[in-house]
Amino acid sequence: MASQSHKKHLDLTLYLVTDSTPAILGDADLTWVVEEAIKGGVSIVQYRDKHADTGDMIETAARLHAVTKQYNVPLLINDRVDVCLAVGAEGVHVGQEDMSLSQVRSLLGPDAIIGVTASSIAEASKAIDGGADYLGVGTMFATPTKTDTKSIIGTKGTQAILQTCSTGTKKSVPCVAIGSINASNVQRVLHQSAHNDNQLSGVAVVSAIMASHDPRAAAKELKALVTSAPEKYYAAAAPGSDIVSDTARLLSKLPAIIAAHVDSSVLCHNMTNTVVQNFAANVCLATGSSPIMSINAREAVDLAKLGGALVINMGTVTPDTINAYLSGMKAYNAAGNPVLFDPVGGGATTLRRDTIKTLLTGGFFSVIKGNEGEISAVAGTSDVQQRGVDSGPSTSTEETKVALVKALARRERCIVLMTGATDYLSDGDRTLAISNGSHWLGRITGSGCALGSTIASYLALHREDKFVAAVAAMLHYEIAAERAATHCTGPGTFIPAFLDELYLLGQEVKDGRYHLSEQNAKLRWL
Ligand code: 3NM
Repeated sequence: MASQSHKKHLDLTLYLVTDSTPAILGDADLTWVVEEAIKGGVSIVQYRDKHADTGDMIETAARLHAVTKQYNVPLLINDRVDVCLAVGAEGVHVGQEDMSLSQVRSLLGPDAIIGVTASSIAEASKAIDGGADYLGVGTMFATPTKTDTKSIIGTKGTQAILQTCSTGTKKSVPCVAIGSINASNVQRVLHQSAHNDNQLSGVAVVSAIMASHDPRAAAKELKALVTSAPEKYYAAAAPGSDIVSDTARLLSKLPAIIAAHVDSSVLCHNMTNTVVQNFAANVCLATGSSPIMSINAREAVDLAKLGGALVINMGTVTPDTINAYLSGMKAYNAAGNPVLFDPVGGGATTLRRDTIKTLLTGGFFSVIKGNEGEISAVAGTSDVQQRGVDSGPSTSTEETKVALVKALARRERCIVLMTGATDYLSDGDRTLAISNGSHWLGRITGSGCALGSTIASYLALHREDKFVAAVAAMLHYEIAAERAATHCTGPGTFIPAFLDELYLLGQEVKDGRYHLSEQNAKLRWL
């Protein structure tokens, strides 16, 4: 029966849930797969079989237990207390529809490991109060392995549960996430689910290991990904770097970043709308990046490897472009190159709101940038019908806007920029108001979209602090607009003047002829 030491030293890092259905297991032997997976690094096994007869289950569980014991890995049984007792396994995992936690505990005793599935804060709270040893949190993402899942909660719902598990008087209970987790998304799942220092203790997988031809290698890869810090790519500032959070130091860093960008020809891959393609490409060239305007899913993997950044601008979204966005973000995430999301018209139609959800589920954005309506749509805080792609006049206070960008940055664990007469940039910890720019930017098409392209290429170039990179891009762009405004006569002449000034300002900063100062950079920390 359950030994105290397993319970005391519960290692949930890589949690394997078995599946004996031919669609997943194929013709492999279950015991062999489990042993290989343990050799690869699985730290806990749950035997789950929703179809077998009790006698067969006991036989299989006994075989599995013989293996898991050899490696000192605990074996839990899904749902079936009787099977657990029959083979002396270390515990049981129960869902919300299964036997209650208190009944399981009274049958198995204090040393048994009992895990409970939780899809909501209420379920998590109840399980914690009831003495669960860990929570299986999910469903993270929709999964073909279990199609009767109740709620798809994503990293957002998981983060809320982790917050509950650790606040106030709540006992801290370890959590594993489950649902479509695999090598391609595990690091971002860990990053985006975290709430301050409260992180998932590990991940639970079925198909990522059970359906693999080489379960040992699959487990080894996953284990390495779970145990190595993903922070470098996902964090706004590289871990251990000198976090810039005052104006003087920020301004001292910007000239070198702008100068490097001017000569970089760094790739700026734009999956952008058909209205602004030409203008955005010209802005890229004027600021120093090399644009490619390709909304072709089949090119994304090759382009993602070229060290640049991807802009996903859903201005003229269609079912085809949604597939391209997903392929693009996945490819750039895998290659470790930044992705900027511009949810153009995000609150305007159901299609756009659904696309936002699909994309937030599909990968990680380094920066989410939009006007107030768009950022509200991404945050899910607004049911206000956006009229077209423009935000319309704001009725919110600065306090409300700052709270919104901060909360979204914390929830998605990325950088958020809300544009307007004053722009608000936040990485969840640092928040800056930037009041540069010109009203002419609002009188031409594509100025917001081209700002997205500019920020993206700066992110690709300056990686150690994406927040600082975004500020460099914004000041380059907005101060150039201010200068163009001094010698244009209307929107028509503003466009060429602006392109000239983007180029000239870059050259002047590079040559030391233009000095960024607290007078010309209108920055306010919030
Ligand atoms: N439980 P895969 S999802 C067994 O949400 C199970 O509680 C879930 O399989 C839950 O790793 C799930 O192949 C299946 O996506 C997970």
